[in-house]
Amino acid sequence: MVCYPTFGGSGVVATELGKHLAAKGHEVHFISYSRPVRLGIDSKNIFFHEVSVIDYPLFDYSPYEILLSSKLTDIAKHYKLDLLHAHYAIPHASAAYMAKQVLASHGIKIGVITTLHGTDITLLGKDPAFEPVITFSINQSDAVTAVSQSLKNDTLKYFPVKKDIKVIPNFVCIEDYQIENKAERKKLYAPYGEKILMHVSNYRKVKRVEDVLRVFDKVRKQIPAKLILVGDGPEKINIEKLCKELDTCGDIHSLGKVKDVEKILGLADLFLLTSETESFGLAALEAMSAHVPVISTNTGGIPEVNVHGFSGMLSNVGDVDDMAKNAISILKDENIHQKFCDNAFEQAKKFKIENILPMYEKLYQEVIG
Ligand code: GMT
Repeated sequence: MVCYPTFGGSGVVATELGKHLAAKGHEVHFISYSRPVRLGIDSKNIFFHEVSVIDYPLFDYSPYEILLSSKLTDIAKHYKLDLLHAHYAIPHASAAYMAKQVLASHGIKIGVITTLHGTDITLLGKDPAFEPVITFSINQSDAVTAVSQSLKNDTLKYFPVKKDIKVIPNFVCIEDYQIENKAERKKLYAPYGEKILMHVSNYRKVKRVEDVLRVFDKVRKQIPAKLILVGDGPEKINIEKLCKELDTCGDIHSLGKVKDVEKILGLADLFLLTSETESFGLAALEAMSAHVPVISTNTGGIPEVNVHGFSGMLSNVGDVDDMAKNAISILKDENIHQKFCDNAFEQAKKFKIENILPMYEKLYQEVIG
């Protein structure tokens, strides 16, 4: 698994995939610049190899892609790996391609699978600064997957890609999201039985976290409510500014980065995902796994996950009035809310790891031959 080790969705998906493959007896090696946050310790069949970033006075920027390719080559050779699975095309797909070529020069064959996750295509990848290498690496992979039909369509729209792209949706381990002592724990955040709205992200512009605050402000004017914000990122400063402007800071619990997000999602009455674009929306699926309905935008792959009027409600990007109206309509009636909670869980079950893991295993077998 070649992935980012951080809280971003692609790293989470790679880590969970690797963990579950290892549990089934596969030998899984994670290769990244630090230990993936969700990897944990004491796992059977799991290895982690750190790519050391070398500083040299000549470099303004360390050549990470070369260091990664060298590490991949070394580990593949030493541990006799069958496959490199690159999560997030930039720069993992081209680093894997390079390693494959170096290994071939030593007479060693290895398969390369690239999984496209989102902004590697929709925001960054299509930028002319990246496009030629991304196109090349996708076409040179032995197999390519996208996490939603929407992302597959975007890839074919923005890149002259010839390679077949297989849609393998993201997944969850449903059991991990069931929490205990819910009522007691909710009181810590909402002592007077206020409704709890929640948002989890890495606070980049694309997430439109300011819309989360605006929706929350409108909701709390109608229904007593608290907002739990989980995450961190470049937009944090603007979020803090806006919460002062709206005078909502007193009703917001800002938790920062949380490693075990599955332990907190179930405390929410509603989850908010206001993104400009989202190839899948793993955070929404995680919320639904915890029986939490989702108020989201209707962009990218989100409608493939959150079904309007069933597991939650969808609105146009930026339409905070509509999102607030939808949130209130669900929260104001206990029966309606409970129905949405049950439906959200039903919808999440479609993405159970047990349904998705065999798709990856089948693809691995096909590539290994
Ligand atoms: O954009 C992020 O939050 C991180 C990014 C990543 O690749 O790390 O997430 C993308 O991949 C996730 C896992 O496949 C998807 O659930 C997210 O929807 C996608 N993000 C965007 O498309 C903005």
